[in-house]
Amino acid sequence: MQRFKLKIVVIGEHATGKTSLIKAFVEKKFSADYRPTIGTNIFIKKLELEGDEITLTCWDIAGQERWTSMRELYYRGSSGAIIIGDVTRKSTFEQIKNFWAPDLKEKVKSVIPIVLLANKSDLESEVTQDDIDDCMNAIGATCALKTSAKTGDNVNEAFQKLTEAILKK
Ligand code: G3D
Ligand code: MG
Repeated sequence: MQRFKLKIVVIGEHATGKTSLIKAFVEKKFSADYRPTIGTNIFIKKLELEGDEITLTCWDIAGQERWTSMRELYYRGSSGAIIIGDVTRKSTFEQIKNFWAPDLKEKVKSVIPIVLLANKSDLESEVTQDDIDDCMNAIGATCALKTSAKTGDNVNEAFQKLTEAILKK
């Protein structure tokens, strides 16, 4: 058995469900550490994958998503990223292509695995599967999943897929 400690960042427009998804993932077995100076919540969760123990440190931007002065620090040392769009707002996927994915690539300075999430799948969707696939290809994501932080659908799978992609690298 090996132990890995991985930092992952969760990004996307305001109100796409970043905090809700992380909370749904870590359930009650979490520790939250709010770092007001960098506008960030840090959640820690252990998971097991093929006999290895992974400690995931999930960084969640609190509030001021586009506050530029802290994003460098936010991204530093991350092994993977979850990028979230909201299926009820197509514009959030445009912002991923135009802003979030390029920003991540520029600031991380190395290629890291990305999992794209089309969140709020329990609500009526403004995006098609083609839109999601198009966004996934445009940003070079490992995969795309429809999730719901409300019902929990695909939440564990999302974090697991990202962890697998990181460990495969
Ligand atoms: P953010 O952290 O990206 O800013 P939040 O987003 O996690 O704060 O979520 C923003 C709002 O969307 C919240 O509603 C939250 O409950 C809702 N939400 C998040 N994920 C889902 C989902 O999968 N399905 C549905 N139906 N709602 C979701 P409020 O009203 O509390 O602002
Ligand atoms: Mg939030």
